Amino acid sequence: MAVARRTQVGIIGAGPSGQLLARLLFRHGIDVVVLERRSREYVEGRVRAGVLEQGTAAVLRMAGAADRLDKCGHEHGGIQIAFDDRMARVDLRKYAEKPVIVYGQTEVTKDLNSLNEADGIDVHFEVEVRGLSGLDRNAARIHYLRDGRPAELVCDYVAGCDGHHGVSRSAIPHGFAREYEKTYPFGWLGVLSETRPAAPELIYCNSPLGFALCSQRSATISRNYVQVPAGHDPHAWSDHAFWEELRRRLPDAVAETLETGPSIEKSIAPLRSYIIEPLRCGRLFLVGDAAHIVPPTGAKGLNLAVSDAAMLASALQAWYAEHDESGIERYSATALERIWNAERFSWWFTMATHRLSDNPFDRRMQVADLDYFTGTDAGRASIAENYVGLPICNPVTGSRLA
Ligand code: RFL
Ligand code: PHB
Repeated sequence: MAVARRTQVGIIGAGPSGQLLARLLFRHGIDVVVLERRSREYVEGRVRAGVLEQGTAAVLRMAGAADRLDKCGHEHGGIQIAFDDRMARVDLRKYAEKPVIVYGQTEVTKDLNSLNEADGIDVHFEVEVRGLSGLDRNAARIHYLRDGRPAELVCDYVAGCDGHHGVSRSAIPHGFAREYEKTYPFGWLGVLSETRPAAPELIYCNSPLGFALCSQRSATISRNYVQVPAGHDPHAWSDHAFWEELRRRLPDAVAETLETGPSIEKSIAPLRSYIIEPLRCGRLFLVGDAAHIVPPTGAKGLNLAVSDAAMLASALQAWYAEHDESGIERYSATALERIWNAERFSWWFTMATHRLSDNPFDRRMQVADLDYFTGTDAGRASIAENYVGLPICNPVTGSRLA
């Protein structure tokens, strides 16, 4: 085996959390190496999130990675919730004093990748991490395969930014951490198309036939979803069948003007809630989807990945600059407080808008729930505050980071 390379922070995964953490640390003079299993094209092509919180934009600005976002992102001052033959608007600017920004995760990933490449940050694609060791010793080791041959990276700390199906979580000894999980018996069939968005603002639709979401990437690109039973094959859905189903679930006025067209991408995402705690085990920190999963209804997954990365970067900066260990010690508790809030909101919004059963009582409860939350100032303020995102705290100082 070749001589092991040494670095300060070894990062597993070059998704948004890994690339952002690498960038924030690099800009503070901390040596990092990123190891990513897939090719750069694959990582940049994955169609996922579309809604960014202002806190996320602020962190991307701190990382010097928001020029294109500030130019091309679209601010949305409200969302629409359709239920019981009505459309209710939640005014985000009025109730939470800020809008969200519609800007695709593919664009965030491309921005981070090209800036990190230009800065010469050490990012390796197509190398697969197989395991970790030494988490409880004075240096950790990341074991990976490079061109099919075993290699090692020795580091002070490891950031597990490798998503829900990564390897870092499995390095945590049995009994050390606790996991909480809920799987929903449905998924989202998503279609990206070059069509005019259904409406200027996102529409979250509770229909007796199942949930639907009309989202967008720009004035000419739409991203729409329909709830489907778990385990459905996306290829079993023709474009025609998708548009017909979407139309059936939308309010008549929206369905009548819906523009349809061929899909550019079509995929199914299962819906799941998951958290592991604590987020630290010796020299390993879990970040983003490696630590938690939310159903996409609240648009929180990418935003949490960004807030975790920002908190961990502050903690590691304080350690390397001043030998202040307090942030490292508080990263898990500080991040988890925000994560549990986002989990709650994503779970609530999912339960209020999806078809859960054939029981008419369940349906009437959803209508009563949405009636209260969209029909009162207190309810609208609660949705707005959570949708635009709660503050991001600095684990070192306890004050607001973004
Ligand atoms: P990622 O993006 O999964 O990246 C993890 C990376 O780790 C790599 N990896 C490995 N590398 C080396 N060795 C190994 N052994 C490895 N194992 C894995 C993987 O190849 C991958 O590149 O996790 P990260 O960085 O934590 O980012 C999380 C976000 O991607 C995710 O939370 C969001 O996409 C969730 N999400 C949404 N979030 C929002 O904030 N707003 C939204 O509007 C939103 N919409 C969505 C979503 C997710 C969706 N799907 C498909 C799950 C809509 C959908 C449909
Ligand atoms: C998206 O545009 O992909 C999107 C938007 C809002 C969500 C989830 C996904 O809640």
